[in-house]
Amino acid sequence: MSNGRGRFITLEGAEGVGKSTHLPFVTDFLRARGLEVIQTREPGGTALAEGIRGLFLAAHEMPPESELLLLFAARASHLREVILPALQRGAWVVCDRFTDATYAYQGGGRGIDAAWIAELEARVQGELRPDWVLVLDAPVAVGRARAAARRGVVDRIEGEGDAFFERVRQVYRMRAQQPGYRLLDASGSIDTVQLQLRQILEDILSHERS
Ligand code: Z5A
Repeated sequence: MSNGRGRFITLEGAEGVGKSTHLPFVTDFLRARGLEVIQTREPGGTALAEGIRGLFLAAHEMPPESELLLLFAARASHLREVILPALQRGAWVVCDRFTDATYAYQGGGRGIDAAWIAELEARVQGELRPDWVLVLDAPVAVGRARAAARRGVVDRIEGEGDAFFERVRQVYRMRAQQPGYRLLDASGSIDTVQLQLRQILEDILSHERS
């Protein structure tokens, strides 16, 4: 690789697109090529951040600003305790959601000004951004039907309506136009999505080696 630092890959997308399903595939693919890989998630990844996740998902009302600040409080802990140390020792970090989710859910979904999110991003993360963002995309009805078929208790975010998840999806699709992002069609079978993932991961590895 071009320097000693590991690489930071995030999986993103709206509800039920298959992030949790495909995370082990990504991790196993990279490990099979001899890389040290840490698999983690947001909100979460440390004792403090998992505690915040419980609060965040709890089924009661919460102002959008509280959501935003809780997410960055969790992220600060996750970064300092898990993500940065791993990257610094050369490990690759594969994370189920990161700050793109904040732009999509709190920005698109809740209507918080993206400039405020960007300010917190700069303060909490400094220069750190994911090296690669894999955005799984599927029509809202497809993702919601999958999530509903699997679901136990509905959390505070899952209880939102289709219009909320349409806004989330549109922010993801727009953000996926940036360099370093890859947009995958996640509406097909698990095998079809993993074929795309394999191709993208091969491309990432050859790019990182060059
Ligand atoms: N959140 C936020 O608002 N702001 C932030 O900054 C961050 C997060 C970081 C985390 O909850 C919530 O936090 C999330 C956003 C918010 N809320 N929502 N919605 P979570 O981690 O519990 O929920 P999630 O991230 O949305 O995960 P999910 O709903 O479980 O979606 P998923 O991981 O993408 O899907 P999955 O569990 O892999 O798949 C769902 C089901 O579909 C499952 O039964 C699979 O077997 C099935 N599946 C998956 N792929 C396929 C295909 N291709 N075909 C058929 N069936 C499939």
